[in-house]
Amino acid sequence: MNQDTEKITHIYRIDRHPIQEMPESIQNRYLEGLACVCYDIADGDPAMGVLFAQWGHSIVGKNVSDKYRKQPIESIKKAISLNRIGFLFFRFKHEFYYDCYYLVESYNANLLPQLNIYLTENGKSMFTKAALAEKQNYFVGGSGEITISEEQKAHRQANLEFKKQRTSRVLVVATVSAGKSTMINALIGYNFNKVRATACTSRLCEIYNKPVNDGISYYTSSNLIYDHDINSHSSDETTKIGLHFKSSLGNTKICLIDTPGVNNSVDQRHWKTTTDAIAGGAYDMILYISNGQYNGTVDERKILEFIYKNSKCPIIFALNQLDRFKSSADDIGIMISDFTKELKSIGFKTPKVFPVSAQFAYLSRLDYLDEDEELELEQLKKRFSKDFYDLPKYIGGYAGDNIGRSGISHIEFEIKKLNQQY
Ligand SMILES: Nc1nc2c(ncn2[C@@H]2O[C@H](COP(=O)(O)OP(=O)(O)O)[C@@H](O)[C@H]2O)c(=O)[nH]1
Ligand SMILES: [Mg+2]
Repeated sequence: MNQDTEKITHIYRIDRHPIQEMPESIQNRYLEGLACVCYDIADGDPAMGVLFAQWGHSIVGKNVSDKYRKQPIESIKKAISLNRIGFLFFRFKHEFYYDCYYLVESYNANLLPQLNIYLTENGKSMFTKAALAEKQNYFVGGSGEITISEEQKAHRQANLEFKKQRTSRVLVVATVSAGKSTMINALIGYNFNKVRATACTSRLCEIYNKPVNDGISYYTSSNLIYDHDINSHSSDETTKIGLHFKSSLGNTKICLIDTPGVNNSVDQRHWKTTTDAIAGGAYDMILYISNGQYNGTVDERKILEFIYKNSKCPIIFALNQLDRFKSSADDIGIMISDFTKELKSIGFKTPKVFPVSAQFAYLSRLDYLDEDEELELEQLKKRFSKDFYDLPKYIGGYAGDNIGRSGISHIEFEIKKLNQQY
């Protein structure tokens, strides 16, 4: 199974492409030529199909159907031939060559020399020779000079810069119903993990951040899928996914690894998947989520002891669901210190405990709320306007805004710090 994570964090569509402004006939000719090059070089690989289809969608503003798939070799010359609009003449040689190089590079940069030969043989005329040489120098020769729209240039730059960053991997661990799904949804800003009473899957799911909002990309076995509409998807469909995090993590290259919630009495497979991941060590930090209402259970102690003995990475502990407590009867400060004592009794030397309401953070970040959620958010907002629910206060922190009071910003800050260490 070849699942390339680069393709999951890749930005596919572009907001403004010069050919968008052109009449449909010119757009078509342009895309036919581009399809010919892309599919020829990638030997018809569907992964190239995704790159071409989304770029094409940016240009024509609608789905690019399979009709572009099999184009004759002459379509390349047609795409860069002279176009007449009214009294004006245009030739889109720069845009065209750039797109060829950029899409092939995104698909597999090792194929660029082959593209050089291919375009020199099949896609060059005396009028376009210099433009082709310039693109070759830019993409293969490392020259910084290029005649191209700012948008096309910036799109590649954004992808390249993000690819250069190291990925920080955060393993998210919790007992069942602690609020792991809610926390992950809050960190990414979408209702992506379905919130349920029971944990359903016994596998890991890796959720990668993309640098800008550009739909969702994921794999089903080895097939790369892209959908511009994020909201129609859920983590049940896949084990590896890329989407833009609508939170303060949005610019950072991060992978959240969702583990099956552990609940010893229910499912041994969950325990095995999660503990294998903990012991495997393929992460930079563990985010452990504890249910503020029921922490210190036998199940919790067991998984925490396992983490203590088998992990060498930093751990942060989120004490969740604190919005459920009442200022009249409860003391959040004492709850934090009790939990800290419990962690110390297991062996953690100086555990970092973060008080949080994943639910408040999550609802505050959603774009669309149903009626019940709307109501719940209103109530939570009222509640969080009281000093008692200023959660960062309990750990000597400061809440800059409404969401900050939920405690999530402090957790995100810890995650972001990972990238600054390298
Ligand atoms: N009040 C409140 N409820 C929460 C919070 N986090 C999660 N929940 C609720 O707790 C239940 C379990 O949450 P879920 O995220 O599915 O837990 P998971 O099993 O750990 O993934 C759901 O009904 C959530 O709505 C929170 O911070 N506050
Ligand atoms: Mg869950």
